[in-house]
Amino acid sequence: MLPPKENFSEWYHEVIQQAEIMDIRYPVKGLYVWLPFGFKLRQLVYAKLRELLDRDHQEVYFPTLIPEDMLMKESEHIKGFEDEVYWVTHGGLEQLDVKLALRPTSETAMYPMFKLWIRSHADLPLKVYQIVNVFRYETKHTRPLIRLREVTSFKEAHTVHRTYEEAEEQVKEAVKLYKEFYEFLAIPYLIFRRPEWDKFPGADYTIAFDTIMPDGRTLQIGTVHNLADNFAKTFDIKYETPNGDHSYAYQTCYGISERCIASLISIHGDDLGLILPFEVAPVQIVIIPILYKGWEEKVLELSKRLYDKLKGYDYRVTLDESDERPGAKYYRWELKGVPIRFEIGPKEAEKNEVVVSFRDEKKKFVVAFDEISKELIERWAKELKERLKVRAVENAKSKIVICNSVDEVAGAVESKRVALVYVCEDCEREIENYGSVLGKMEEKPEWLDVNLEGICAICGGKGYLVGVAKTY
Ligand code: A5A
Repeated sequence: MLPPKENFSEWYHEVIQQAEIMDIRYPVKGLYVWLPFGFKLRQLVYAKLRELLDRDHQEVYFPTLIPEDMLMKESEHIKGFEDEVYWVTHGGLEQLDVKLALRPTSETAMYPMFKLWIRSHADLPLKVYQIVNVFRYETKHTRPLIRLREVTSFKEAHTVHRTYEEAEEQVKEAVKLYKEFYEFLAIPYLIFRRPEWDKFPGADYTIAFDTIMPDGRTLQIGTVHNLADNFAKTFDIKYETPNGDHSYAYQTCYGISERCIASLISIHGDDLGLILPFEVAPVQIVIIPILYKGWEEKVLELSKRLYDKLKGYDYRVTLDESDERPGAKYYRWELKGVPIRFEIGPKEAEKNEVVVSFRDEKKKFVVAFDEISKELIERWAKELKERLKVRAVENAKSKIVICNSVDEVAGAVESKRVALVYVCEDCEREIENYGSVLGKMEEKPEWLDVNLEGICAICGGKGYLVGVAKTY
């Protein structure tokens, strides 16, 4: 049995084990094992991310090890990462001349190579991505899929452009891409420009996607950085312009990790377990035969016919013929978030019908076997996603408080909510005393009725909307 989702931390801890996403018993802190079911979910979610990126990025692979001198070259960058780097110091028994870092992210691995690749304006823009593991010696509380020391599913995209404006355009493109990705997963997000003190080390500015977890803390589920020409100057990435001058290039990078899966589990799940959108569910449909003495053959015959039909549509479908009682089977497949369940008993076998239910609803209904078509399943999948989205947005809304004073901000954060408040640039830092400042809201979510500009709650000057919360 799962703890109720109300006790979110325990629920999360249990659901990822019981639903067989991860085995968390690996004896190194912050490292966990993907189980087959979890890994399949990962593959399906990342297939979407790949599909989006493959539209106009090329996939690459860079080495895991970065020589010390390369990693240390960009001073702002290394200041941000130095206490998080794992070092390889030995090859066998021999001490290495140059220490090698396990990549904490790949700017310093890629950009010396970009310098070699980029010659003229015709080589730009360059847009590549890789999905790899990165290592960060995190000191905050580690948690499966949320805060890892080996991030196993780090999608990092890196782009190079001719001008600052083009890089800025790319930031907008990347934000659009991430919006599409999270809309596909029906995960509501807020988009903020991180405050100066919390931007990516070496970046000009950072745009972040945050989602609101069931316990009211926010989780950063993706970031887009405009690097301007900061790294180009360090790594000497220049191109020849059409009139023969040499100019530094402008860069962006943006990343998403398995936190996208943590959010999928946390936002949609309920007391019974996972609830997965149809497109990413490792098992999309389960068929449960209800066997009574004397009826076994007829019930199994129809169950198999249904199985073949659904397989024919290319769905991931399981016919659960195990010896367990139907109740135990419901329980297991509910835990795993299977979106559509069919039950077939004697009555259904006799009438050539099936009983249908959806993971997110209590009700059951009957459909004639012959009425089941690919179009019908697609419609159900779409409706389910829409319901998940509506529910997730309602939850998110209920956790947001628009505040008029710092006291209200403190109260909201204390009561596990996300505070939105107007401040000016001079007062933004003061708000940090009441919670983590997520930054200036970049875009109004379509589901939230709020203005992006207002009166600073501290000094009464012209303010912009910032988010304040407890964060993961
Ligand atoms: N090179 C850029 C893209 C970069 O490294 N950006 S980042 O540091 O912000 O990381 C990208 C995303 O990875 C973050 O927004 C966060 O969602 C995720 N992430 C970062 N550290 C993580 C960790 N220790 N465990 C899980 N996810 C992490």
